[in-house]
Amino acid sequence: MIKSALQIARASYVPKKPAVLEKNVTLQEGESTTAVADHEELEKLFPKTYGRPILKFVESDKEVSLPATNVGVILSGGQAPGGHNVIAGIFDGIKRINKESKLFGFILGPGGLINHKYKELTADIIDEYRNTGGFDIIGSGRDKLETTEQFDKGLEILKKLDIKALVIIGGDDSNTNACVLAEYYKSIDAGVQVIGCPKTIDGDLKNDLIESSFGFDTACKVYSEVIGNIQRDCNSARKYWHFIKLMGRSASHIALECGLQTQPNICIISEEVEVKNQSLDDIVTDIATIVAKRAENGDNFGTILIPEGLIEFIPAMKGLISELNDFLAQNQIEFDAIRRSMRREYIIHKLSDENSEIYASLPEDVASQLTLDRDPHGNVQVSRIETEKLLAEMVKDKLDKWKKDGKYKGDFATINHFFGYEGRCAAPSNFDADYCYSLGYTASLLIAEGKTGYMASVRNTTSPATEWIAGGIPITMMLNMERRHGEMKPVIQKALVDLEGAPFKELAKNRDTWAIKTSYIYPGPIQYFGPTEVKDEPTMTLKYEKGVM
Ligand code: FBP
Repeated sequence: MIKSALQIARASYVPKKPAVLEKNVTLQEGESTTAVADHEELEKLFPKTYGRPILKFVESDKEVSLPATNVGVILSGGQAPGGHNVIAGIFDGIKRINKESKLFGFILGPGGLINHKYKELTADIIDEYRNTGGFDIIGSGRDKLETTEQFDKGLEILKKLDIKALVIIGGDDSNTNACVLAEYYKSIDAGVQVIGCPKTIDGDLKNDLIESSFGFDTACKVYSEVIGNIQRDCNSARKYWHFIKLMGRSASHIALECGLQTQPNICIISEEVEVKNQSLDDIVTDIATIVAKRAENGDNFGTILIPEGLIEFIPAMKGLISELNDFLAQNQIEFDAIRRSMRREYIIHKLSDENSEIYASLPEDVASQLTLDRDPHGNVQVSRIETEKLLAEMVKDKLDKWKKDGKYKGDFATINHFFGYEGRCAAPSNFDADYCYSLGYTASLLIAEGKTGYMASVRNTTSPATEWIAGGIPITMMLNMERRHGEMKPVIQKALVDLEGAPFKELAKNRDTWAIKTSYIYPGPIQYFGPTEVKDEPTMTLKYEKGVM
C-alpha cells in the first residue's frame, strides 16, 4: 500500500491511554442500575442483563491470566474516525492477556456475522491500520441484527471459530442490538459475551457516563476547518451567503460544536426549533431578517450552519414524517410499484388531511426525498434531503418579496454545501486516536472479566489521558421504549442538544453579535504534532459540558 508522508509518520504514534491500563487491574462494582425510563417493561425484556452495576477498573496486585480467548469484532453503521484504533486496542488487550488469543473481524458490518464472512486480524494487518481513519480494515454496514434466526445463524460461526466474545462498535441503534444480542446469548447459555463501543460522529450517543461517542471530535474539527476556510473566502469576496448543511442524522451536536469553533452568522439548532414550535416559514423569516440587517451595513455575505436533521424537528414536519414512516412501513411494496411521477399524488391522497396539506406544499425534490427508502432502522435518510437548498430558495423568495415592498435593498447570492462524508473517515485527531484505543483496550478487559451487555467506557476525558477512567456501563441503563417501524421497541435514548446545557448557552449568548458583526474564527486543520494545546484539545462541547472552559 502506498502511503502519504503523514500516514507514515502517524503509523508510529503510540496512543495515550489511562495509566491504570498499563498495570494489572481488577473491577470495582458500583450500585445496581435502572433504565432511563420504562423500567418495568425493560426489566421484563432483559431479565438476564438488566440492572447490572457500573464498572471501573482499578489497579491490582494480581496479574490477569486467562486461557486463550477468541474475540470477534463488528463495525456497524456510519464510519467514524478512530474505528481502526478501537480494533487495535482490542487486539493489543487480548494479546497482552494471552498471546494465543485471536481476533476475527466480520466483514461489512453485522451482515458479516449473519453471512459468515470474516477474516482473522493478525498483527501485520492491525499494524497497517493503526491511527488511520476509515473502517476499511473490515468494512461496515447497516444491517440490523434483530431476529433470533439471525442471532442463531451468527452463533454458528461464533462456535465454529471458538469465539467467546463479540465487540460491536456502533451508534445507538447498533448498541441497542448489542444489548438484545447479549441478553439472547445469555438466555440460551451460548457462552458468547457481547460488548458495545460508542461510535458515531453525530455525538448523540452520550450520557453522564459515556462522555462522547468517538469520531465526533475529528469530524467536527474537519468541518470547522472547512467552514473557517469558507468564512475567510466569504469575508474576502463579500458577495455570497453560504448555506452549509452539516451531518448529524438527528441531534445538532455537530452544528453546535462547529458553531462554537467558527462563530458563523447563523447556526440553527434543531432542538431549539422544536421547543419554540417554529414552522419552516419562521426559520426562513429569521434568516431573512439577519440577511437584511447585514445588508443595511453593506454586508451582503454570511455563513449559515444547518443541522442535517432539521426537517424532522420542525413540529409540523415531524408529524408528517412520522405518518410517512408508519405508512411506508406498511405499504412499501405498493408504493414501490407506483410510477415515480405519480408517487407524490399517491402520497397526498393517502395521508391525513393535515399532513397531506403540508406534504403538498413542499417543493417537488424535498417531497420526493422524504419518501426515499428508510434505513434498516426505519429512519428517514436525512442526509439525502437538501435542506440547505430548500432554505436558500425560500429565503430568496422572501427577500424578493421584501424588496418589492421596499423593506430590503441588498444583494443575495447563495452557495450551498453539505459536509458529512468529508469528515467521517479523516485520520483521527490525537483525542480520537487515544480515546478509541483506550475504548478497545477497555473492551478487552471487560471480556477478560466475563462481562456481557456492557458498553466500554472511558471517562474524565478533559483531563490528560493518563488520568482517564476506564470501565463498563450496562447498556440496559441507557434504554427506553420508542416507536420504530410502527411498533414500540427498546432503544438507547438519543442524547439531543440540551438547551439548558453550557455549550448551547454559550452559542445563545453570542449569536446576536455573531449575526451582525463578522466575528469569524478560522480553526485551521487538525494538528497531529506540536504543542499540547494545539494537538490534544478535546471539543468545546466536552469542555463546556465538563465546566473546564
Ligand atoms: P451512525 O449513526 O451510524 O454513526 O451514522 C451517522 C451518519 O454519519 C449521519 O450523520 C448520517 O445521517 C448518516 O450516517 C448517513 O449514513 P449513510 O452514509 O449510510 O447514508
